[in-house]
Amino acid sequence: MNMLSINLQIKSGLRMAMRPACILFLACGFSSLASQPLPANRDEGRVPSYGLPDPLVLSNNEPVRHARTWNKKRSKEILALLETQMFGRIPPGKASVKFEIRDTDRQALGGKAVRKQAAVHVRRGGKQVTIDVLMYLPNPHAGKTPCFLGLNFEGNHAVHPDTGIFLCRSWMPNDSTLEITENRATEASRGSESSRWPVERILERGYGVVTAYYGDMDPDYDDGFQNGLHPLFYRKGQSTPDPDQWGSIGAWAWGLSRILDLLKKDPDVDEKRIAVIGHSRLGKAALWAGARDKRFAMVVSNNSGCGGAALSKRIFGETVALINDRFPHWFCGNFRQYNDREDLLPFDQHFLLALIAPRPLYVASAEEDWWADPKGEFLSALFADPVYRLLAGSGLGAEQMPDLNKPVMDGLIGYHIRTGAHDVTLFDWERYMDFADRWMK
Ligand code: GTR
Repeated sequence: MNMLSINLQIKSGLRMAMRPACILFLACGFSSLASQPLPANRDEGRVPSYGLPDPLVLSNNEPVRHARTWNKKRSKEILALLETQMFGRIPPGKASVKFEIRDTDRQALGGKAVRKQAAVHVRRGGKQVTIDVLMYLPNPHAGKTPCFLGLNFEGNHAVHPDTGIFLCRSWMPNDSTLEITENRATEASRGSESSRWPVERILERGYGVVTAYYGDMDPDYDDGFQNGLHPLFYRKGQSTPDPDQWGSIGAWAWGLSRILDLLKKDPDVDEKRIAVIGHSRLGKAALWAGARDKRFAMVVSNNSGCGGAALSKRIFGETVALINDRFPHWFCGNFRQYNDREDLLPFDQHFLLALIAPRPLYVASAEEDWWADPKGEFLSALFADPVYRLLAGSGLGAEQMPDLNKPVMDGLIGYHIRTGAHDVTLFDWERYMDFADRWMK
């Protein structure tokens, strides 16, 4: 295999040191312990030596020297790898997708916003899934507005205290602080996620915000794929996705594309300037949506970590085994063969980022977020840079991780690591909008 030479950490150890311990557990018969996650590495000195596959070498070992070869061959190989080995293919078959406008208020937020609420109804084989979409556009606005589209964790009504937002009607996990009982949202969670959605500020800067609850597409728990979008696409007799078919992240990403279909029909929205954004698991979904669907004009990964922007082969923070163990429904079945075998992965997350080229891409990390491996997120952007340079002559404007709170955004790949924890803050949003002003306007 062609490897990019990594002379960043030539240390062996961690995996070797951990493996025998794991085997010892089993050999001693502590089977209940065997299912417990191994302690995650948070020590840079214990990152093993690793090699990364080169995105600019074809599977037949020929180098990719021209954009044409990338577009016609290599990007397709990479997409197929990520589809069959990680996120899963979307099953064949067409669903009926219908849009319904449920509410329009042209004087929302004290006149500052146009608020629209729509539903995307997906139907197939006698089953239906409805995705509720919330949009705020600046008021007054001049012509078609560029927008940020991202999924939310707690329901549309949690994004802003605005009492005009319909309460989420989907399953959500019970949560006593948010007064969610019997898996249904109540008024108590209105605005509960608003710190992550600075709606007024986004509008002030000339962008619209579009969001939907990720659980509308597939509730985030392992039920063997009996709810959400998956059962709509089962062939006769099928009751669970094939090992190379989509998991939940695949469904969330597919849902983002259906919302983009809705936005294409909205005369107030500039469908050619939609940035897809996501935090954490929803950052993984945003990256996958942006990689698959070239209509997204820009992609933002906020602390997406393992399975998102962070390199897996570094074995730092969350690992493939840890994520598959805690969230067996996120990826496709085939991804489990890489549990504790990251060395066997025929790709790493820089391949995912490279598929977004040459569209603007922003990767952001947070200093305290070791679980998401900030350095692994930066390196992945760095190793996607050659693809950007080939296609657009511009990539990541840095070879070293920048200082804290010092964004790099001179090229088509933006990056920052800010102080603080795993979260989406106003600092993050301001940088995404600076980057969009530069590269998406
Ligand atoms: C964590 C998970 C991460 C990240 C995060 C989140 O528990 O290990 O991969 O996705 O959840 O989505 O908040």
